[in-house]
This record gives sequence, structure tokens and C-alpha cells, in this order.
Amino acid sequence: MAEAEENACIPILRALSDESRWRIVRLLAGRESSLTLGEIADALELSVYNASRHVKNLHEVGVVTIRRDGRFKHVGIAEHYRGSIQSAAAGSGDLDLGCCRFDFSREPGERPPFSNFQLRENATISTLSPMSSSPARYIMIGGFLGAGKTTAVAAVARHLSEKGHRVGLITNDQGRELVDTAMLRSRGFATEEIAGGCFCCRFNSLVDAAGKLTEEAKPDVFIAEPVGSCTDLVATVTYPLRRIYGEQFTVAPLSVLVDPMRARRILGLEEGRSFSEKVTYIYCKQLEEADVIVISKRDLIDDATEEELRAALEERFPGTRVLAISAREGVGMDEWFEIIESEDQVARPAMKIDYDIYAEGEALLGWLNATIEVTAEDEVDAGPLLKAIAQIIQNRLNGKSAEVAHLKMTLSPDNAFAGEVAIVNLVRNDYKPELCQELDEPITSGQIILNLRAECDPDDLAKIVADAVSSASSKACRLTLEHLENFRPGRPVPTHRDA
Ligand SMILES: Nc1nc2c(ncn2[C@@H]2O[C@H](COP(=O)(O)OP(=O)(O)O)[C@@H](O)[C@H]2O)c(=O)[nH]1
Ligand SMILES: [Mg+2]
Repeated sequence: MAEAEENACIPILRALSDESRWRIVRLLAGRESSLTLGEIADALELSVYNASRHVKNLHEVGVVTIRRDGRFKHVGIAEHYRGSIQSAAAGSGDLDLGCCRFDFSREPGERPPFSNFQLRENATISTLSPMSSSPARYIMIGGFLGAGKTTAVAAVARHLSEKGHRVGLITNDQGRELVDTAMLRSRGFATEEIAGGCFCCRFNSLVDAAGKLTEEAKPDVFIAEPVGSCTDLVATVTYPLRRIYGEQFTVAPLSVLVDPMRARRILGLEEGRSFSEKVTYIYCKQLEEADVIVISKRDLIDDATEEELRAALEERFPGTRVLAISAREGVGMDEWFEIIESEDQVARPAMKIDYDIYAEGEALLGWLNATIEVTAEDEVDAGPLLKAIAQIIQNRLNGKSAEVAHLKMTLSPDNAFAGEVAIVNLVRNDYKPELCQELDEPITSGQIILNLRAECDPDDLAKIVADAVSSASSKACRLTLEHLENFRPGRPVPTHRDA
């Protein structure tokens, strides 16, 4: 067969190598009519989210078609495969892709059962199964709130997936309902979330999350994004991981990302609003423990600004490598990929840190997560709606002289497919809310997830958000605050600390 034809076959082979996708095709193949996402999820006992993710993948490789009918989307086998797949499901034929054939008359083979095994320190975690004889890679990408971690995680995950790795992502936050999880899942990555505390204080949840991903996606690389106000991660996360699970993971050097404008202000290279002393203490401790400092958003600064910042970072944190990247534009990524793929973290004495100042710094930050229902009489555009809400919140924070660390919002339309989500971010008071991902079509109903972190009393944040929701709500587009939690992060009490 011609090489071009063989290559055309590879994405379909990849798509059908997943058991859930195989079962979806088998389910659809046995019927005359199409099914809605909910019907597929029910029939195969999948979550709607997972069904949607798999259907999106099958759609991308052309095996299924999606027809929109009002609020519902109907999924069916693509016309040109219908004949052969249906006869295959009935036991009288095969799906012939040219290079290979699939027999849909059989149930997919049972996978070997996951084994329980005894972890050192007497903890038995049944969900963490050995992925293969070689250890999995653990990559942690830290940095302050708004530094660009999630965007960079997505870029690293995409790069490694394209190289044939199975990638599992772990997000983390003090609260629930995370924009980051929604964003990363929208890009099609298997993602587990550890909510309600940081990795260091919920170390066992970190291992559990890796275990859940192992069951579903069997990753050989885990990429973890810690909470943006967290530090001392080497002593409390990566060293214990190596000590306890040293045979199952190799650990990459710790990368810590910095937003260039925020870093320039913290290092005194530029005037402008910033955080108070104890919050700045956390920021600097994050950089002190970095193996690699990564200046993010390189596309936003010129060469001279980058040089000045790079020199200041190298002087303040001698011996630490400093790189500059733009995850958005794919600039400077290869040098960083090389480090996180091929180098192992070198053990050195843990950083000295004053947990009282750290705790006080964290407690100065207000944390708020909310969900907001959107119901429109007519269709509305998601992007302008999110930007309007962000703008009101920004104005109110400015009125209180409260520095925002990160405001992020997603809007997912009801009955959306995975990937259909609009995203708006704001990372400094004197910056503008940015629409980072748009929807193709206007919406009539949906849900907003809002995550706000700012140096502000959390009760004030709650008032500001409630006020913004009611101000942006109108008769034509009703916004209802469904759920809101607000708090100051508690004192960090790590599960382990290996000095
Ligand atoms: N211009 C530009 N913006 C970026 C880049 N990476 C991230 N951002 C933006 O920075 C904001 C915060 O990014 P995010 O990845 O959520 O940061 P996190 O809080 O550290 O996870 C978002 O508005 C991103 O779109 C980049 O390379 N270039
Ligand atoms: Mg993030």
C-alpha cells in the first residue's frame, strides 16, 4: 500500500485502540438511527463528559458524524463506513481500512485486572497499578498564580502526545470547580483534579490521582500543576515521591514559570502595583527552589526587556538555569522540552523556609470559586459576556486597591461537546481581561465556572462577584449565581517533608 494511505490509517487505528471508543463504534454500528450523547453515555455507563471526549476523537478521524438538532447533537457512523461497520457488527463482515480490518462482531477483550500492590510506608493504594516495566515520568510545572502554568502544561502535553507518549495531567487547587481542569479536558487530555488542598498537604491524593489516570489512560508521563500560591514543593512532593515510589517514577527537574511583567515588578525592575511583602516572600521562595526558571509569555516582551529580566533572575538565583518561552506561540520550547524530557532532578539540600511567613502570606490571598448559570431568551455570544463580567470585577477590585493574582472563567454551553468552552483570563489589575478561547456559535444556555484569587478579604470578593453577576444579568440574558465558596487558604501542613 502507498505510504500516504498507510499514514491516513494511523489516526483511525489510534482512535480505535481505546476500549471506550471501540464500544461507542460498536454501539452505533448496530443501529439504523443516530444516538444523542446522553444515550451513548447511559448505554456504555460512561460519564457524559467522557462520552463526549471519545465522540469528539472519533469525529476528528472521520469515523462518526455529528448532527446538531436544536439543543441536542446526534452521533452516527459516518456515511462511507456505515455499510462495512454495520455488517461487521452483525457478524458478517469487517471494517476494512485498507491497511487492516476490524471485526466488530466481538466484544473487546477483557483487560488484565489491575493488581493491588503494597506500597512502602504501609499504604495500600489499589488504584495505582504499574503501567509498564519502565518507570513513569513525573513532571511538575510550578509558578505563581497567573504565570502561564496551565497553558504551558497543555503545550508540553501536546508535544509529548505527538511523540507517542500517553500523558496524564493532574491539576490542583484549594477549592473545587476548577477552570484549569475544564480547560485541559477541553483540549482532550486525561486530567484528574485534586481539590481542597495543595499537593504537599494532600500527598496521598496526588498518588491516588495518578492511580485514577493509570486506570483510564495508562499514562507513561504525568504532568502536575501545583497551586500557584504553593512553595517548598521539592521537599514536600518530589523528594517524598522519589523516596516512596522511586521505582515507579523518574522525576524531571522542577520548572517554575514567571510572568515577565509580574517578575519585573517583584524584582524592582519596573514600577507598578504588586503584592504585599509576605505574598512576595512566597513568590521568591518558589523561584529559590526552582531547578529551571522559565520566563513565560515571551511574545509580550522585547529582547532588551527579556535580557534585563534574565540577568536579574540569574543574579538573584545563582546557579539556576533561566529560559524564556512563549507557550502560546511555540517560541523557545525545544530547549525546555529537552530538559524536562531527558534530565532527572538532582537531589540537593532542601530550601530553608519559614512556615509562619508562608502561612501568613497565603492567608492574605482571598480565594473564590463560583458557578453561574446562563439562560438567554435569544442567543448570546459567550466571549463578550465573559469579558463584561471580568471587567466589572476588575473595576471593583481596583476600587478596593486589591491586586488580582488570577481571575479566570470558562463558559460551557449546555449539551456541549468536550472542547466547546470559552475562556477569559485576567492576571494583573492594570492588564485587560483576555479572551483566550472562543466558541464557534452563540449560546442559549450554559454554565460559567469562575475562579478568582486576589490579595483581598474573601468576603469582599464574594460581594464583588455577586455584584458583577447581577450587574451583567439582564432580562434577555439571565445570570444566576448557583454556587459560591470563598476562603483564605489554611496553614500549609505537608504530609511529608524530606529535608
Ligand atoms: N501572550 C501570552 N499569554 C500567555 C502565554 N501563556 C499563558 N498566557 C496567558 O496568561 C494567562 C494565565 O495563563 P494560565 O496558563 O492560566 O496561568 P496559570 O495560572 O499559571 O496556570 C492566560 O490569559 C493565558 O492565556 C503566552 O505564551 N503568551
Ligand atoms: Mg493554572
